[in-house]
Amino acid sequence: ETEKSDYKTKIKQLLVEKNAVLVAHYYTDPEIQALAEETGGCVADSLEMARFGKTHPATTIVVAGVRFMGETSKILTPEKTVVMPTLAATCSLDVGCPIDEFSAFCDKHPERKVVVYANTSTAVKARADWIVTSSCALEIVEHLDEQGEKIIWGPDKHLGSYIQKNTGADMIMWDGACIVHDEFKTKALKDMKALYPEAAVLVHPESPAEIVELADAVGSTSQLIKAAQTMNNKMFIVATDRGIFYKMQQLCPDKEFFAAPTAGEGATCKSCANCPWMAMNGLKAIEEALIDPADKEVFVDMTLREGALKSLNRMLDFSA
Ligand code: CIZ
Ligand code: SF4
Repeated sequence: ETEKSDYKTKIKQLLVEKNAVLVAHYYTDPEIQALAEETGGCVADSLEMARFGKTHPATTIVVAGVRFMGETSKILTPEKTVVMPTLAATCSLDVGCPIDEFSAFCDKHPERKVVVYANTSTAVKARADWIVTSSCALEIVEHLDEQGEKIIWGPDKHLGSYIQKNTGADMIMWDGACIVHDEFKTKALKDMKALYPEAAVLVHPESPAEIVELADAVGSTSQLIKAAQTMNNKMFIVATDRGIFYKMQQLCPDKEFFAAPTAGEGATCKSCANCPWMAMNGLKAIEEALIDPADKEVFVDMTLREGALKSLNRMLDFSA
């Protein structure tokens, strides 16, 4: 069996040989995030991952994350080779929002602006007027609402409800959810808060409303990392994928982080709060993608790309 350090050494060599850069999401395994940092790549949320790949001089981008992140990268930089450790790494939001059904839903409300979360296929992005990530969704919906626009929101119903509550915008929702965030449990979180009254609760708005209500800070991954740094608490209960602890712990070595409970009476569940698709990004798979990208290269339909690029650029320009 190849040792982890052997894989890392090989991957480092291959990245140089192939003029490639490794871009990893906050939800990937800590060793993948560390490797991205050690090799001059980046660890980021989906918005920053997209920006980084676009501006970095490498000709190959290795996207350690889930499929929509690789597609976004390819949409923005079609001239580059975009590979992923596995193309099978999908997302329940993407799976739960097939283009035909979503498009039919939009067709029923032609007077509404279509705003979709980045966690969607290229085809859904092409059908949208706007794309948002959780870092900029509030501001963009606020902006549209101020202009008197009514909105179709997809696919995450929890994030949509959170935004609707905070902006008062007129939104109708697609019924999608993230299988990771949807699992956080209200009663167990209340019990945990009672057990650690000094802990601050950080919540990603893909979580159900009752979980968001218990939060001391609500935000995207990058916003939650910032909250961990700026809040005075020494202890945090975090309702998002536990992969985020790598960056939180790195930036706040004197603070403690616990995953919000996903099961049982105040239980801290070790195997939960971890996206199964993000977990597919292992060292071996990264090495394979660099050696033989044949079945790991991301392609997008070039007609769909044009439509998706328009709505993606709207987001990038807005949040520049
Ligand atoms: O849950 C996800 O997949 C997130 C938070 C993506 C992102 O925007 O970084
Ligand atoms: Fe999709 Fe949830 Fe996994 Fe993010 S954590 S990729 S939203 S299933």
